[in-house]
Amino acid sequence: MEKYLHEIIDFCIRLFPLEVKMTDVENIINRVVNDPDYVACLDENEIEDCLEEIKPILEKEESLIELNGNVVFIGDTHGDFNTTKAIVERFFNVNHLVFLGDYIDREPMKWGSIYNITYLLLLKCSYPEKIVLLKGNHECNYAIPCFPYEFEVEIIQRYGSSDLHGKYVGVFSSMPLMVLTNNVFAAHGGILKEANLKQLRTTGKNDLGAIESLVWSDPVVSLTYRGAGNSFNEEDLVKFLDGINARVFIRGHDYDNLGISIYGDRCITIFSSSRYKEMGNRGILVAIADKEVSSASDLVIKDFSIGKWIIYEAARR
Ligand SMILES: [Mn+2]
Repeated sequence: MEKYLHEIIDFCIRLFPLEVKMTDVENIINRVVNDPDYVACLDENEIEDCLEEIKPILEKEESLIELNGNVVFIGDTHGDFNTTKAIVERFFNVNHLVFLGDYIDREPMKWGSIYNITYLLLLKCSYPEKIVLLKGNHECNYAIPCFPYEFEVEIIQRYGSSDLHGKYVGVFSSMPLMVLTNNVFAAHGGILKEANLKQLRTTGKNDLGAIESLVWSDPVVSLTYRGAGNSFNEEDLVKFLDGINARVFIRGHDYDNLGISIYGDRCITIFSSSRYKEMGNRGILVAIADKEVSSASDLVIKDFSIGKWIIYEAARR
């Protein structure tokens, strides 16, 4: 009798497999993470499902993300999907990859913005702790308009309506604003002058004043004119960093200061889009903080502008 019972159980298992079937969204995410180019095959509904999946993950994050371990900072990628793929492939083994915002617009390839931001969001779905996606001013167009803002038009061109754009904006509004790790403070553009750590921790992700200061600002020495922001000088920066026990500010946003360390080696600007490699001090740069740093010179900076990774010596000004 026992023999027959086993056979019956085996038969039932073959008929009704016990493995849990993955949902379509999980399948899509896994597929894109393993083959980023598959992002080009996703239709409007599939992307919408994926955006639904990522939103609660971002909503759970605080405005200020506090991290430990090896951290790689990546500057504005602006639709440069190929460079983003190369960065993820090269640095995936570190503890955290912190992207400093501006994933869309000014793209060097057609549909680059859609591919770039969608790939990064799906990667974050799979690795929510490892991948950090800060908000740039192009992800804040809903709050303070930026130029050029081509993303919505591109979505209409590709998918026939702007519905999906609204879903992306919902995701953008949930993105965090700042990172603190290894004595480094990082944000897309600027600092929150005079704020202490407690105030940073309780800053709202969609507080307009905070967005303008953190996401739109430049150092006063920058030549870039924005029409928005709250520019900071060396004294503002030193006071802010000292007040939160940090030594260095890493930012993107500004190609005028690209790859140049300023304000007594306490502020460095990096960009990671091939479209900007002829600007400023040149380079497709990432900055690595693998220990507590005391100045920008303690960061390891790598440059991908010739298509392979080389060490980059930041100029000082
Ligand atoms: Mn920017």
